[in-house]
Formats: sequence, C-alpha cells, structure tokens
Amino acid sequence: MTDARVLSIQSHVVHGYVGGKAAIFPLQLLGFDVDAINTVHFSNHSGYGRFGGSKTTADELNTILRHLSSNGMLRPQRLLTGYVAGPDALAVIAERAQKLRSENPGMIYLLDPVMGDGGKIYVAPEVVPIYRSMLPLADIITPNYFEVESVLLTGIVLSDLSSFQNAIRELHVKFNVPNVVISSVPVTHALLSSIPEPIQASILSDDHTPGVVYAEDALLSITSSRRTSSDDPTPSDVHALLVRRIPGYFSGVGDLFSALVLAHYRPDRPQLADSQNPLSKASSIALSTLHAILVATQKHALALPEDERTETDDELDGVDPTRKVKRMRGRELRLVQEQ
Ligand code: PXL
Repeated sequence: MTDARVLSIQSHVVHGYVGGKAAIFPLQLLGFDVDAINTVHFSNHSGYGRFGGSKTTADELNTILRHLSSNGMLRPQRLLTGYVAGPDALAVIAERAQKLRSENPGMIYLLDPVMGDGGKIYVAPEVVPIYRSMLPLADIITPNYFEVESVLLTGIVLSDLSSFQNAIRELHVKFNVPNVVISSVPVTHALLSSIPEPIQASILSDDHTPGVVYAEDALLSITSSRRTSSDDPTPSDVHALLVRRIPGYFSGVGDLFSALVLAHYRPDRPQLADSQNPLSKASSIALSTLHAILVATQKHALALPEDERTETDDELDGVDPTRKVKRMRGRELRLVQEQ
C-alpha cells in the first residue's frame, strides 16, 4: 500500500470512542498510518451530560500545523476532518485543507460537516459559512439527513424522491462536491411511495423477518457520485443502502462511518461490479462493519446489570447524572472487542 497516511483532525476523548477515538484505530487496522490532530481534548463525549476539558485554539492548531509542515510531516494522501469546536479553529483547518489540496490535487479529502443532528444544531452560527466554503475542497462529504435538509446545507426538506434529487444536485453543483453520502435517512412512507415500484419492492424484499415493517425499522444511506464524463446525460450515480436500525443511544457512529468510508474508498481500483462505484462500494462495506459493531455494542449494553442498561433513548431523559453516566458507559462502541 503506498497511499497509506491519513491526517485526521477531530475530537479526542480520554474515555470512550467518539471523534478520533472512533476513527483512528479502525483506520490503523485497515493499514493506514494516522497522524491525529485533536480539536478538543475532553474527558468523555457530551452525551454523558458531565464532561470537561479543553478546546484546541486556532493559535495552537497553527503552531502544530506549522511544525509538522517545517518537519516535512504534512503530506497526507488522505485527509479526514470531523468535529471542530468553533469558527476560529475551523478557519485554520479550512486554510490548511486548501493548502494541502493545492500541494496534492490527488489527496482524498473526506469532510464530515459536523453541525447538528436530530433537529439540533450544535455549532456556533459562524461555523456554518466556513463549512460551506470548505465543501468544494472535499472529495467526499458525509452529512447526516438533518444537516442536508436544514439551513446548514441546502434548506431543502427531504421528503420524497424529487426533494432528494434536488438536494443532491445542489451539493454536487452549488458546492461542487463530487461524492456525497447522506446518512441516517429515515425510510418514510412519502419517500417509499415516491420511488419507482421495482426499486420499492427491492427495498422491502430485504426484510426476512415476518411481521416486521422493515421500512420503519431501517435507515438509508444515500450515496451519490457525480459522473465524470461530460457527455453523460445522467448527472450522478445514486445508490441507496439500507441498514437495520439498532435502537438506542450511541455516540461516535458518524465518526466511525466516515473513517470507514474513507478507508474503503479506492477509486484507483477498477474491478467493481456493474452495480457499484467506488463510493457506493466503500459505503456499503462501511455500513456492514458499522452494523456489526452496533449489534455487538447493543448486545453488550443489554447484558449489563439493570441500572446500567438502557434500551431506549427515552430512558436517558431525566435520569440522575450518576445513573446516566453508568448507562452511557455501557454503550461505548465495542471497537476493540470487535476489531
Ligand atoms: O461525533 C460525536 C462526538 C464528537 N466529539 C465530541 C462529542 C461527540 C458526541 O457526543 O461529544 C466531543
């Protein structure tokens, strides 16, 4: 393997597996050297309710990048950026991503525009325009469903097939991103009924469990790769990957997914089945790995003593902080055990 160094810029937590802690070990297992810059250094992820530590300032990031650069250590073949705590730090990363891109046009950059989820925006408003200006630098972006449909990215409410088509087109055309993966898409009735029937049937026939309404029990990842040939009338090649939803609260899932997509994205390898492109193939492998990790994590969490166990997210609302911490601890991704 020659293209084996990834520069990963995202959170660090001492305990548990989100941000870099969810991304670096899987990348290493898949054969990559990983240079890791921490955008925060926290005790644990924010879902515990109680957490603390520091955010890396723009000055600190600049110092680290400057020294890496002057030591000739800043020549990654792949770049992965995730959660960044604020606009000043993000501006430094944007500037560096631009520089790395111009120094190495062949670098593969996966940008996860971490801005919100499930209806909640968790970054300062000034972060949004910086991310939007960074999107054209990326080869792959992995926004979640909420980030795409909110004002954070397109403002196009994702309901049926045509709204997805419009949003995907906007990401390819307006933001000039060649590869888009939209994760955590619920399989709603409106979406299902807007899809041509043979495709609808292929989604539903995936269900082998009698009596289960699979659509409600599943999430889609939608991948779209812009066609490269200018005489191709189809603007992009879209795949929808269906995965069974594992109920419960997990953190770091998006970070793990993005790392796996980046690791498995091999545009240099031509041997693909007709029905795949490098992005859909990478996403499909990433999803099956992620699914296996979540199944194992869920199994572990459910086997814990009663006061450490959570079966649904609701059980976490209103529980006292100490119990919540116990319950969260049992839901850390089982990356090491399932390596
Ligand atoms: O993407 C997950 C994540 C990343 N970084 C920090 C977090 C979380 C999730 O809670 O708290 C600091």
